[in-house]
Amino acid sequence: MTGQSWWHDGAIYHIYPRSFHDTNGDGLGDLRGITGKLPYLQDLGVEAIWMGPVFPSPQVDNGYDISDYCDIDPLFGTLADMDELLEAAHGRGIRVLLDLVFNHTSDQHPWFVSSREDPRGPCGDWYIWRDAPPEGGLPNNWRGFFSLPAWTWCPRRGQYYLHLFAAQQPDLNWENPAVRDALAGVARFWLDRGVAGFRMDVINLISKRQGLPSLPPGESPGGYFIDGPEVLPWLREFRQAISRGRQNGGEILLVGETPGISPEAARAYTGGGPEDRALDMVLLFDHLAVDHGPGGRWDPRPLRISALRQVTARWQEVLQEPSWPSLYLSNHDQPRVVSRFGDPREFRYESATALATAFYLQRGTPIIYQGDEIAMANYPLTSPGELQDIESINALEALCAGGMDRASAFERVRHEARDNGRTPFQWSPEEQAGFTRGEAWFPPNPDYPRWNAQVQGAEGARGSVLAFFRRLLALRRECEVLRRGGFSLFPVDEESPLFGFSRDLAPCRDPGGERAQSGERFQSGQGPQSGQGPEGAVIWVNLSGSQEELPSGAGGDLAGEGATLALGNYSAPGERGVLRPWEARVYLRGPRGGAS
Ligand code: TEU
Ligand code: CA
Repeated sequence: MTGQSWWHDGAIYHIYPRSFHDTNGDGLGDLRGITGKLPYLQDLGVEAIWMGPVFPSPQVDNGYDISDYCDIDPLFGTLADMDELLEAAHGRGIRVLLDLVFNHTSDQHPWFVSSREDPRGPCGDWYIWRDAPPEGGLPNNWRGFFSLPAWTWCPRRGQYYLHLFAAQQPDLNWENPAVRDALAGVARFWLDRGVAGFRMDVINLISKRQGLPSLPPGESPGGYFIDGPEVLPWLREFRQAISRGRQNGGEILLVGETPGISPEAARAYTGGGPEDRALDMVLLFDHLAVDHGPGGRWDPRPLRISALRQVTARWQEVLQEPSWPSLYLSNHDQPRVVSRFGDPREFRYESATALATAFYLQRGTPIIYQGDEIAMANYPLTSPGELQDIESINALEALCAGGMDRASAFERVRHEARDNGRTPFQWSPEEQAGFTRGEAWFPPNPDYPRWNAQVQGAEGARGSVLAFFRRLLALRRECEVLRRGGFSLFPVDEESPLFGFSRDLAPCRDPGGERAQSGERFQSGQGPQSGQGPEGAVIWVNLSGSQEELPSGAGGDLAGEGATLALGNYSAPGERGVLRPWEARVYLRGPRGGAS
């Protein structure tokens, strides 16, 4: 087994800074807001936080267009606030991960400005410039992720530049070693200040096929600008460059955000030992496409649970040792999971907790998006004017340009609009959901008086999703089998809404049993013990609002010999072989999980 690292044991909490907590009344979340909420995160039981980009940015794409990698945007605070946050977090045993956006910069970044103004200057080929083809048209037929062609004309330089996202997000030219050097320097800057690692934005897009050939009709961009030829060597080089000369800083976690990645590529990125591994984990997307029609994201279809099962089984299979999966259900680019896969009307508590149980107890590191732990739901968008996100706005316009009437186009975009998952965190029933004393940049979801952290955190609160998340994370911390055990999905009928799997320690136990040294200051007293506790776990979840009978045999006989129910989302005991609507049960078996 690969060395054991802190991220194999702990869960990560994903913060969207502009919507987490505002302390100065300007309606935008800030770094001090995060610092102030560390006790909440410690109670939740997370090992690390990853925060979205807080660097200076024109905010065309909410910070994913960075104009200075080594400072803090005044919207969020100052470098001193960041240092304070790091210190306070470490004091509570919480590590901090930053979001590095290295595929592109903002068009306001001095590197791009210099590249544009002075083609022969030091940054002349730091971006991907091409002449206009003599026959007219664009340099190639690539389309970017925001419903746009990937090229924009720069009159100043008399050339096109490539951008896989907005025109204000020009792609960096990683072919140039000086670019790679500069980016490693950025990472070192933050590591020296005490961060524990990075989420690396669209990192599988950095390498483009030589010559930038057009995509043949119907062909996928894989190998053209997704998982391109140089990506692995560049990432290995990056890891070496940032690890060199590092002392006592603990292991660096590199999580790659990897849209469109193939299973084979995922294995290649995450395989190998700690030193030569390109990335420690990747963020996969297949499970968030199971409700897409042939038109992709803006062509919503009902959830197919069989597809969810298939995708899960496949990725768990592909990312076996020495690879390690990440487990997430939503993020700032996705709709809220309880609205998407659950039932926010009739079974909000049950479905939110069922989904958490089904996913966060698989083999891998849970990455919980802010607000999912209180079952925040999609914003009730009613008109195009409410959309603020560039991706949703562009998608709406593209559908209309394609001939769809505006109302139908909006109906399609509404479900998956990124704005849904970006509304202010619902802290309390007070005005503005306790998020700000001013006016929030995006209105809080009107359901906040009932669905908020204060109500759910109250002693003895009934139907508290938050309390369930705390128990779930505590159980995962206590039981080695839930962290390290092998994974195996139980077969069920194609049409069944059941999701069941077992976790087993035997095939996966680390022979050396040694935990890698990962920074002394993180002995927060909630660390896991190894070598004791249950050896097996059986997890069954009903992903539907109807009562379901468990299959007989293998996983169906869950309470078999000496197994105990360790966690469930119904308080009244149920019938043994039957799951109630959205019921989730976790059974443990073996020494400490036994009925004794
Ligand atoms: O997202 C990458 C990505 O693939 C996005 O296009 C996203 O998944 C999309 O909404 C799916 O259609 C990352 C960031 O998470 C996102 O917020 C940024 O906008 C994007 O990169 C560009 O930096
Ligand atoms: Ca603020």
